[in-house]
Amino acid sequence: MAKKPAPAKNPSVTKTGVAPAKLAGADIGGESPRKASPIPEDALISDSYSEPQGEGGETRQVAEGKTAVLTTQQGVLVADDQNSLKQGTRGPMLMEDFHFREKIFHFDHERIPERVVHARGYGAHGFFELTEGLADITRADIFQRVGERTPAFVRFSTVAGSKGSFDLARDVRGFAVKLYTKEGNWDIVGNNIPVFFIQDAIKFPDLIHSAKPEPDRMFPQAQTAHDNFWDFISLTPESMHMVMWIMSDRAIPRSFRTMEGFGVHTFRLVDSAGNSTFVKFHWKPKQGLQSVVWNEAVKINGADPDFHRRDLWDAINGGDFPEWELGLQLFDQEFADSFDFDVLDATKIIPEEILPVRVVGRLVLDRVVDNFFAETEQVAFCTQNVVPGIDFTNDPLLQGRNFSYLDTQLKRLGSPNFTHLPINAPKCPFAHFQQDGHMAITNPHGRVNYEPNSWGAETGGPREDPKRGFTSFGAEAEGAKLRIRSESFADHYSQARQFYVSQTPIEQKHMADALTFELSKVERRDIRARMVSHLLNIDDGLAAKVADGLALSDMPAPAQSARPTVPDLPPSDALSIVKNGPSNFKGRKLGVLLSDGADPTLFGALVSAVDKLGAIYEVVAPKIGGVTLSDGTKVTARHKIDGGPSVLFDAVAIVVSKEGAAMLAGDAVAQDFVRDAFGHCKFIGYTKEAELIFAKGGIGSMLDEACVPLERAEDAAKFLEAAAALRHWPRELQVDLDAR
Ligand code: HDE
Repeated sequence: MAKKPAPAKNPSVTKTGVAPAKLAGADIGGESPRKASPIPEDALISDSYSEPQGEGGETRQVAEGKTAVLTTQQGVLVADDQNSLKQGTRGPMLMEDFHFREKIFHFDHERIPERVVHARGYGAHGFFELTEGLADITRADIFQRVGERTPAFVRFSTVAGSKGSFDLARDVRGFAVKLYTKEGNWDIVGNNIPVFFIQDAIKFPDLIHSAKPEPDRMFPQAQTAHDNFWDFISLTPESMHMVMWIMSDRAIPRSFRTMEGFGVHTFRLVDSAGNSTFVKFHWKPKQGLQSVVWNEAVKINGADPDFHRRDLWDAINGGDFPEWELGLQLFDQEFADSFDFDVLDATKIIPEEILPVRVVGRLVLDRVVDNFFAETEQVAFCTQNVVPGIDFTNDPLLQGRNFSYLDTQLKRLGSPNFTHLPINAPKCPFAHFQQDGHMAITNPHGRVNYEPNSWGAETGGPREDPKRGFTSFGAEAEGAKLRIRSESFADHYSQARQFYVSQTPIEQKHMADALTFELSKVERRDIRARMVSHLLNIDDGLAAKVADGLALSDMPAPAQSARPTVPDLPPSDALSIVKNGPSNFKGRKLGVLLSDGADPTLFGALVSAVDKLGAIYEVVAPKIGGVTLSDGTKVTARHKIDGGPSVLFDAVAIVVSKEGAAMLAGDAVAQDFVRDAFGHCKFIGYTKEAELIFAKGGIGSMLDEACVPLERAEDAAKFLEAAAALRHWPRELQVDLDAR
């Protein structure tokens, strides 16, 4: 019988002067290197030293069983943190309690404004490594020496939801990369979609207002399925290409690790002679592209709202470091002029089949943050952060962003000195005469704070370097001041169509379903019809499916279009997720539903097949304490079954005994487990006994070739080999046919 746990002591009855509780665990800060402790020896309650945590240098944790003494912010040792200072035993509280006041004051001011967009995000550290030198194209230091590594910090995010919203919103994902180069910080503030909704930054507030919760009622949260969004979109034809992307499964990625990143705008690379080459940036995940399906996303949000951040945290801490290739599309003015569209228009791509992506390096994320707030929350990306050799173009979206990001950091972080924060400070030497302001941390020394000055090299401070310093590309500009959109930005439908026709049938189906779902939440019929009128300019079949899904009584006329759709732009395989999936189960997660009395050989075979592939598994069991296999082996569970639905896994195996199956078959949660795995087209490995659960779950008669019987140990490896395909898409088409 289990020992009865000792009752917890009630701290409120401890006497003043009690020693602070020992913190559990020797290291709560991960693997990062630590500096020597600034805590004096006498501030430790045992005979050891303590270490600062993370880059901020706070001292909180225990090292090798030795505990630091709690102090106030002023460094005063605290005797009692459980009781406020009172007159007598029952109060009143005394104003002079500086410890209480300081503690509450600080707590009251813990929050900073969340980002106005991209509020919910998750970051990690890593490095960029150059694999191909680009000295002939750019003077950017980061692109000079093959094999050299540059420290990087990446923050992934959703756009519309607030900080506490769920990870699997149907939304664009931010993919912002800060590269701490030897010649300054370079931020590529990109998304997981290569185009954008609007062409001119002046429309950004309208776009975001329309996407966020409606202002009177403040819902729906983190969703675009409402009138305001689709009203704005249907009145903004330039958004149609982006609409195709966000209605595709790109907007519900399986993981941050399985999505692409794009710089979106056309930028410039500039060589040492001042020549410019246009460039578009691509991040290609080594893990392959992968998304979930909508019904699954909805359920993941309930089961684990932190699904994406947990995935990144677990992968990095498990040593499975996510990796992306940096690819460039490089072109000159003549090539740019060969298109009907404008390369300054952020609603357009250059298909990879026309201009291949040249891989020049890799980005690896190998360290989680020590402190979420200090790093992920306080990181300040700015599109204006470029380095010598990288430059802007006249893309009106990019130019507007160059104002917005700096401005927004002041609001969020509260001081122009946000660059002093360790996460934002350059890792290369820096020297300037900017000074003072709130929270100035890195302050210049000496008498001179201006230039020119005549104090000489020793004491006169830094000077310009016309040769090595940043110089803007000398693009020529002329013309009258006009509020106008160039005619070259006028085609809104051709690439939207190209994206749609580049998808596999299942991906097209998901797009039609997504549009139908989103518009079904729109109350005003005229907005629904207006959206369908745009779809008619993209693809008749898509428009018909959505109109049918909405039971639209009359098909509207196609939307008026400044330029007719070019119907035959060639399909591009690079645009499909399914065509760019992984080739094996590496980095994926198998959920194993185990019961008491299950076969240990099969379970063991599954575990070793998973290990061999570099994948992971988690055990789901009727009780969190685990199960006892038929040979008496005890296996601990990661999830009790109602906390571990199959939506959390890439594939599932049901390894149960006869008794276990009989017990689970009567449980609605176990029925959901198998029904969802099947409905979401997952690969399912199963022991014969599990058929009873399938029968009760209503899928007993529908099993197909992606439901793999596990009879012998060898079947485990075969099952995972098949599961490399991740989803058995023919099933969805079949299931839908059956439904009709
Ligand atoms: Fe942003 N965007 N954006 N955006 N954006 C912000 O800056 C803005 C756009 C993107 O993880 C804000 O620090 C304008 C395109 C990412 O911290 C703000 C316009 C792309 C992130 C802002 C755009 C992005 C932001 C809010 C239209 C893809 C998160 C907080 C011209 C290429 C960065 C912040 C992070 C964040 C403005 C359009 C990507 C307000 C005005 C296009 C990944 O400055």
